[in-house]
Amino acid sequence: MRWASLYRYRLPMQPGVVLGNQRLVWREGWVVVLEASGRRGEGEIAPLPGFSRESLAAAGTAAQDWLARWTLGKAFADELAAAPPSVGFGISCALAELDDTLPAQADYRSVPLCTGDPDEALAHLAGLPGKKVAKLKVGMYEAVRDSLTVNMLLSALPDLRLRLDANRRWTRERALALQFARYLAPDCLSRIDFLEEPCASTADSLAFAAQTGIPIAWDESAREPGFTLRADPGVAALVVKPGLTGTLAHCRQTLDHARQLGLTTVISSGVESSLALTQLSRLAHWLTPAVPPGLDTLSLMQAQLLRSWPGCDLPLWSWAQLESVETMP
Ligand code: OSB
Ligand code: MG
Repeated sequence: MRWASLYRYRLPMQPGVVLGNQRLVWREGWVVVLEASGRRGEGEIAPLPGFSRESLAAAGTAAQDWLARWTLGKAFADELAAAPPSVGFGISCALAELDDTLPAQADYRSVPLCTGDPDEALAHLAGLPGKKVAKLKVGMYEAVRDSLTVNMLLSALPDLRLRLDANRRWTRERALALQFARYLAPDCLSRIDFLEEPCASTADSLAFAAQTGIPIAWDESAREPGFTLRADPGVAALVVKPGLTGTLAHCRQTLDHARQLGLTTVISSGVESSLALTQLSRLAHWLTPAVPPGLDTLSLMQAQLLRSWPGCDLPLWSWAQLESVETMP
């Protein structure tokens, strides 16, 4: 006998969180529960506004359809390849817990995401133990200001390395991106692991890497239809956001392919709740054990959901705080 349930959640974000070009006040999604033979698996389906192509409603409908057929023994894991990516990810996580293919072991260290004030970021990073890697968003303000922040952090903390992310904000050809590179202290260059998505077009980003010697990484470009992953000169890494990519099988294939091309592979958050973030942490420990993942997005929210992230002191929402939408059969 098989049972499936679908719940809906709506978590408040911290004030002032802006993603892509929009403010995110609530994080909304679905939680899937699968039960069979005395076992249970859970997964989260949470299309990210501004990044996912499917809406929350469309993801819910696709999930309900698959779950209804699954309880009748008429839906199979490989059919999820055709579902919207958030649905493929969430249901494949639940299936992987059900059949014990997602290892329980995790490493909850992740690369700290520095968003606010550079002096606060410095104080925070200075207090971290061990090998220091941090991620900094650039491209929000003047390019020169970004270079000065990078110079300041790297000169103050000699054992720090940085991942940067411009989210394709440096438009106007490459002018702004080149301005950023011009004001970087030359001895800082070797401590930038990569810069994600500098320019609006992949051709401009590749030319930027060639002109500046700053290695780049693909993130949103790699999910565009028609993109072919290649080990072009200057491309150092592929960032994989499983919630925007699809099933665990598809994520694994993508990671394997990138690794075969010689790229560093980084698992990263699509601003999921603590439920999926703890699963992403397990996935990273399993599939990219040598590369710390980018999962530091829980602090953008005001609560955790169902499973707690070790060391996080945000309140933990229980099943009672979710809306039960459907239980099948
Ligand atoms: O561009 O990497 C991004 C979160 C939501 C949407 C886009 C991005 C992000 C992150 C996640 O930066 C954190 C990380 O990758 O370290
Ligand atoms: Mg990115």
